Amino acid sequence: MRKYWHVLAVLVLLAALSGCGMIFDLLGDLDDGDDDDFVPAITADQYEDDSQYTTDLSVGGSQLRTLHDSVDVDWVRIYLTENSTYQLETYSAGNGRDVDTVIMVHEDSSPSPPTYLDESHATWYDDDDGDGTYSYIQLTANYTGYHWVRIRGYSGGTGEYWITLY
Ligand SMILES: [Ca+2]
Ligand SMILES: [Ca+2]
Ligand SMILES: [Ca+2]
Repeated sequence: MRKYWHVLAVLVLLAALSGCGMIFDLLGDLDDGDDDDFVPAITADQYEDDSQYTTDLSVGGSQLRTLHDSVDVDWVRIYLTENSTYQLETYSAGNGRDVDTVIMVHEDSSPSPPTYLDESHATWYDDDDGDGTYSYIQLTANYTGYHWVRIRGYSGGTGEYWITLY
């Protein structure tokens, strides 16, 4: 029986060393000065699936959203009053996950998001008039009622953004 103690001791030692290695790996991943530090994946925002249903954005309100993959398109419904002027803007969440947004406003009061993909349906369109590559539109409403805002990433870019209406 005694000869097996050596084997057991070696196994315990190996287990302890591998445990230490894992701890050092974890510490290294927290902040080792490299660019490969762990960054959370960009996940779908709380408003998805917004092609089926979306939460209205009121005047003075804002929503934190993501374009979580290259085909994600976000829809926001806003209620505007005829002849009133509004600003619609996207901006950075300030966490290094910026995305180059493109926004457009459709004069469409449908209860669910428009299904057409042709962006020429949009009355207002902007790419980079916001901060950096974010977007900004100033518009005066032509009718009182709901309008649909579409947000997508330029060239399918992904990331996080705030959108606000004021
Ligand atoms: Ca989204
Ligand atoms: Ca979406
Ligand atoms: Ca842009």
